[in-house]
Amino acid sequence: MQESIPDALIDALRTARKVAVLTGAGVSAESGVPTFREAQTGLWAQYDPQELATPSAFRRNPRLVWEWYAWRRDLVTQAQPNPGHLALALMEQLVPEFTLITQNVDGLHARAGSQHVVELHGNILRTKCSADSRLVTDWPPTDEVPPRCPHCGSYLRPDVVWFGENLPYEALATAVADARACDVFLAVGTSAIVQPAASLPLEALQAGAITVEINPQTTPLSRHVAFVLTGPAGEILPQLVQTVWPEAPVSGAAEIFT
Ligand code: BV8
Repeated sequence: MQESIPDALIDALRTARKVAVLTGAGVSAESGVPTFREAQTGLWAQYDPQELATPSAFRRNPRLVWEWYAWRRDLVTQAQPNPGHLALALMEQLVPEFTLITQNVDGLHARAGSQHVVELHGNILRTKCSADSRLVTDWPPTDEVPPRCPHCGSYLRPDVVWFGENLPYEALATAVADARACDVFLAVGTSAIVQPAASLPLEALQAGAITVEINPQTTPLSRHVAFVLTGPAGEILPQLVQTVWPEAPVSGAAEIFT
């Protein structure tokens, strides 16, 4: 449990009209979804995610990349949102204007009840055609891996942003605008390395927002932010919501914070 939340941060959140939050893999760690920099387990331990999550890896070995995402899809499908996800979904109800920007592709924020999630890096539960990026929801049964697009025959791929690929324009534009316009910006569970997401907290800082980092570790962002809350998101976020909004709907709070 984080030592007490600083009074200045409590006041800032209580009086904030606009709050923006950027989450990274760390917010799903307590749901059992390995973060990007944690050693991968089992079969995948020998691979570097940064190497696999690239167009060149897919060109070189589409089967390997497809199977890696199938393994991760199963993992996230079985995972449950944790109290950190649930606290952010509750915070969205308590703040006049709230934006949740995520680097995660696991869909857990939506499953936790967050209504408006800006997915910077796509979503592993969606599949698209590798040729024209149209979303494909189903395809004929086949033994071929990866399966092929029923419209054009190209390989199917996960609807995620690989290293070297541009982020979805709309999502990035919304994220930058909301980072620049917010009163308080929270960076939660991110190593603050991957660009352009890692620049969002600095955009907020430069625009005058009060910036907060929630992470058990120090990151390149730690020395820039106004408040560093050291610890796991699954503990600190519920504590933050309960401290700032003690009147939060008890039913929601009770089920969330047990
Ligand atoms: C782009 C989807 C323009 C896929 C992801 C050379 C060539 C090409 C590009 C580049 C280049 N050099 C640099 C770049 C830019 C590159 C980049 O940033 N590289 C980095 C490595 C320097 N970025 C891009 O390529 C982006 N596109 O720039 O387009 C362009 C185009 C062409 C050429 C040049 C530029 C696209 C980036 C998106 C990549 N896709 N995901 C997939 O998931 O498979 S990123 C992927 O890694 C994740 O989505 C996530 O965003 C990222 C990992 O970051 P984190 O989320 O922070 O996770 P991480 O594991 O790192 O850290 C976890 C943190 O949690 C830690 O701090 C830990 O302490 C903390 N933690 C642990 N437990 C907890 C916790 N916190 C709280 N509670 C806990 N319990």
